[in-house]
Amino acid sequence: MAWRHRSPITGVWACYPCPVPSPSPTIRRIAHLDMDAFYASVELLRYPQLKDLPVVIGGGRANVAAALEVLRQQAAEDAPELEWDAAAQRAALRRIPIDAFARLADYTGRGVITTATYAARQFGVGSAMGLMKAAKLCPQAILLPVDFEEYRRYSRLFKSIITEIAPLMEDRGVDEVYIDFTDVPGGQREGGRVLARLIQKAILDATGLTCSVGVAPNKLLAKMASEFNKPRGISIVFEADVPTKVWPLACRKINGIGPKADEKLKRFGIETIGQLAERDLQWLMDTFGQRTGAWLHAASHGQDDRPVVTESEPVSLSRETTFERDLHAVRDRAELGAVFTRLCEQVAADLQRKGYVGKTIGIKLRYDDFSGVTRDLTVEQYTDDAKTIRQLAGQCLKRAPLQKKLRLLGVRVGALANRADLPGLIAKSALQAVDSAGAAPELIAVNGELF
Ligand code: DCP
Ligand code: MG
Repeated sequence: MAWRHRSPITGVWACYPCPVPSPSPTIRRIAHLDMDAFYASVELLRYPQLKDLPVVIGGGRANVAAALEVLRQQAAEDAPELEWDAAAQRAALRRIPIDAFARLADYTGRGVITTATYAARQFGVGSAMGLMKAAKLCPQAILLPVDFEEYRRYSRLFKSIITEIAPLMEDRGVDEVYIDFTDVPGGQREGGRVLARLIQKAILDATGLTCSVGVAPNKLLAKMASEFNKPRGISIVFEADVPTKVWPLACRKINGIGPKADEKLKRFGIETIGQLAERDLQWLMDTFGQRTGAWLHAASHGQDDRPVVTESEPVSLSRETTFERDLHAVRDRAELGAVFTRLCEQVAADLQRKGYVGKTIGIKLRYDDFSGVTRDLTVEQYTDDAKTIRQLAGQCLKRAPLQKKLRLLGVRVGALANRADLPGLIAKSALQAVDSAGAAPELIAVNGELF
């Protein structure tokens, strides 16, 4: 392109090469991508006739086995000439009449919803709600069982689409990732919108699934932004947008502020991120501790410099089980003790198989009234030993209220390290336990007892 200029003295036009526009500086752009109603959307690929209807995913296959069998038979009647292979089954599933599906109203049991379609969410049902409670809100919702294998398959698929376009991707679970847009073509254009749109389209074309993307200066803001326009949304956030887009939000929207921290903040009259940002750094550190206080301060101002980590390591490994019937710590001691030991053995086996050791041992309990507690303790030496884990988890259990019956028990090992990085550091029994509150609990012999 040329640039024309007329001399003010001679009045003659001259042509010069265009002055090179200074390229806009590269700024850090991080995306958070989260699939829309993930499990439900994967199911709708199989049953497109359910599109736009309230559908919830939950409960085991056994709960809807009868309904599924009816569906299968109907599909077979529809197309008896077809060989009943996977492709034929898949084709037949699409023709099943809507009335043949199981309804939430007919469900009895203790299952919970993993997710719900957006049409179902309008009735107030959503993730983690008991199916029977949800049935009261939306009895007509269609109930489908979970099929983790299928969700994992689609999870791998959409992530591979992303890394083909933008290789710096951090896997954050089955349906969400962070992506570093900074140096990817299109990653800077319109604040990242151009690349976000391209990725959304590539995923939709390859899988039929939709997602929402937030692009921001860092992971913290990107995670918030991906929720702003769900479903099928893109939101672009710049540093300068923090006061208008972030400060009006509830503190819980900061990834890392859980219900307990939120409760404490509320006790000080801090409801929004803006109110948190008004607080003095020193006050926050005095009130919440040095580290947490400093983090709260930075987060409320939209600051976060965590990198996008491509090879993510698990933070913790856990095993949990919901009992067939509620168990009491004393009256059902033997049964509970056996389950407890098995969970510890399973976590230990998981650690050993994956090559990890951990030094924070924790338990999770859910009581018959659905309330729950967690307890953990941290020891000095890393372990992957089932007996040691059992012993330490037993100490945690001793510190939990055990008057009410239990419906769920879980065992977790956290603060993980790679076994290979710690030669000679593994003790069979970590005797100097230091709990997370700093006190040293007494050590109790286990020997098949619950504690
Ligand atoms: N999930 C679950 N139990 C929960 C929450 C979620 O089993 N308590 C599962 C089902 C979800 C998937 O994880 O489909 C992803 O969780 P999200 O929180 O991202 O929820 P969705 O993808 O379903 O919906 P959204 O569109 O709000 O992201
Ligand atoms: Mg999601």
